[in-house]
Amino acid sequence: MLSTLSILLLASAAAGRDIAFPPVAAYQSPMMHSFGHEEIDITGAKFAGLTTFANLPYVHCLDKDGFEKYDIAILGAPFDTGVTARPGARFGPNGIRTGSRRIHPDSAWSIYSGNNLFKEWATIVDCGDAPLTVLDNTVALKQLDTAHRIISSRPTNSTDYTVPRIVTLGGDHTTTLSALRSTIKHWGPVSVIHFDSHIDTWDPEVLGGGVSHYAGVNHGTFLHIAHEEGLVRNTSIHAGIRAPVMNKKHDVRNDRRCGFEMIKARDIDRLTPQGVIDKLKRRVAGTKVYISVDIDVLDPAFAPATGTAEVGGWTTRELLTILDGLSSLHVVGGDVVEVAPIYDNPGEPTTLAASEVVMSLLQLMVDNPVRADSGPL
Ligand SMILES: [Mn+2]
Repeated sequence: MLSTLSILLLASAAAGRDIAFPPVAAYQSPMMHSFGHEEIDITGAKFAGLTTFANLPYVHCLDKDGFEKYDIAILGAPFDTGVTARPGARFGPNGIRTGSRRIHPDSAWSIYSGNNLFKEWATIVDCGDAPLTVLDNTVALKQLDTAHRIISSRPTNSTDYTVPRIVTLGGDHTTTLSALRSTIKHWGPVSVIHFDSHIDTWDPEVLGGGVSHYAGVNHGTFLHIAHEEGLVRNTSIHAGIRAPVMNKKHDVRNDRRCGFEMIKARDIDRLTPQGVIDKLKRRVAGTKVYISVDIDVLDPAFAPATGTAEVGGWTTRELLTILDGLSSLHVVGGDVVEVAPIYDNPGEPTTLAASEVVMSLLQLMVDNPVRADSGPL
């Protein structure tokens, strides 16, 4: 009995080994071709060549002697001397690009929407980084102002939508001021949807300005300055706030005066992500919108690599759900800032998250092209 069983097992094992593999064409290394006929297929290559955002073409958008037309530009702002805690966001642009290496325009089909934002109407390019001096904040920010002005004034590829829009890779949050100074030129004052754990509307007299005028322009005051310069509408809103304020009455009153409502981080527990989406859309309805994402809106569990981390934040999934839920808005510019890759862990959760945030911002821009002459909407 036992021997019969073992014979059967042996027989089935022998049958199991008797697999007819399908024919496979012999691999031919390009090196096997004779010299002069070598060829390597680079279609869809993700981990080859120099690193641009999502393997997009690099265009030297600041070159006065020639550039290719584009509708949406990625621009790096390597600046981090306006930060009050951990520096390192000057390496953010390339960190975010590295986080995006697995994304390729040929194969970026969203499992949620079924769309590939790169295969729609917009020509999207990576302009590299703005050249910013490293030792003088005032000069560096003026250089960034100029880079934004030039890049947003180039002719577009589209004949219908004639102002290129920019997604900035920060840089600390001070860099958003330059973006807003260029959006007002083309679009007028904008509603800002500001994802952040901090309000960033601090009065320069409260945060840094007591030392010098120069020190008052920083990553915690740029929205106050943007308000003073008339760049933002009083229909703006923060999302994800949880850091303490420094002055109990003045800071919150000043924040409202600067045009902001506030969704706090824990509000999501009551509102749900859809409730947050609804509240954001109601606040900015009928206006042109700039979306600024400080990566510290995420909990440090999801984004440890940032300048001023605050615990108790949102998950990456919650943030991406909320961003994608804003698809009916007229987004004229956006950024992801405060990514300081040196503090990331080996799994690179922060730069991976930041690159997905950029994808969401691009999708919003592609979903809703904005005509230059469309007025206040
Ligand atoms: Mn911020």
